[in-house]
Amino acid sequence: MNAIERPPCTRALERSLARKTLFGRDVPGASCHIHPGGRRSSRRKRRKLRTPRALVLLLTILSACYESYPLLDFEDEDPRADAGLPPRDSGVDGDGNGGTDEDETDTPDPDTPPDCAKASARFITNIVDFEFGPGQNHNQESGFPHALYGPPRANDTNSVVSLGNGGFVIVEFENNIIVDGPGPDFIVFENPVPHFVELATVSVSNDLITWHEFPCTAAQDGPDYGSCAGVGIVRSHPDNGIDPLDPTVAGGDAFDLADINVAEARYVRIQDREDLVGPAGVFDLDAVAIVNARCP
Ligand SMILES: [Ca+2]
Ligand SMILES: [Ca+2]
Repeated sequence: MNAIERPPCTRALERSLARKTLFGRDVPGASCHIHPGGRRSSRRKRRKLRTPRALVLLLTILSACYESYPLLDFEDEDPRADAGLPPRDSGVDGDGNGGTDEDETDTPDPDTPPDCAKASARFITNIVDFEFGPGQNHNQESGFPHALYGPPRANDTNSVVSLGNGGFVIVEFENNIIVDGPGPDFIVFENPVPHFVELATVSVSNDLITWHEFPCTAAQDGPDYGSCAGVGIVRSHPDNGIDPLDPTVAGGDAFDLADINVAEARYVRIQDREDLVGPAGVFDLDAVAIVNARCP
């Protein structure tokens, strides 16, 4: 019986015979025929052939995609870039020491006291994050973010920026921190024109992770607005002598950290009430002022 006339060896018998000779060479006197080239060697060849084919196919697809969209510029579609703001945090805390990696370059040294001496440190000096909603876009292009900085400007519609329905903004005050002192601790200025009630929910945080919310429980038509921003008319303007840091005369909506059992806060988030809509249903932010600062 020659090699071709013998039946193929079983896998177990083939392995046994392979110890005595090379794959692909029949053992004289064996009752079966060893698979030419051996099973293992043929598998290895198939693996070697598949890898370069897959790479060539992947590179071909990537090349075709790039050639189809060579002029696509994502930065042009990013409102954060247009407003001169840094990219949104990734939420990644690579070294596990709290906060996100992007925040850490901005984290103040705890041994350095906040600079509260400047009058500007009582008002918004930086936009940490934002997202505009639909419906209204007043001053989003030309006024944001600088219109939100500094003191309120009563009756000046150019000093406010619409958040859009459901939109939000997170603000901070250079190195200053809001603390729970006597009475109201900060004021949110929204409404420069009488008879417009456009409501938002106000929250505070020290780390941008844990937020404490003032209960904005307003219904569509009031009259009980709860602890919402956007109710009180703005009275103060740099030209009229009304103190923007005095809650009894400044106007706007004052908030007391004691009402939500918070001792201090570095960030304020203001978010339009998405469920309240209509002509007067979108919040326009003018300014935020710290009444009780850590080192006034
Ligand atoms: Ca207080
Ligand atoms: Ca709304």
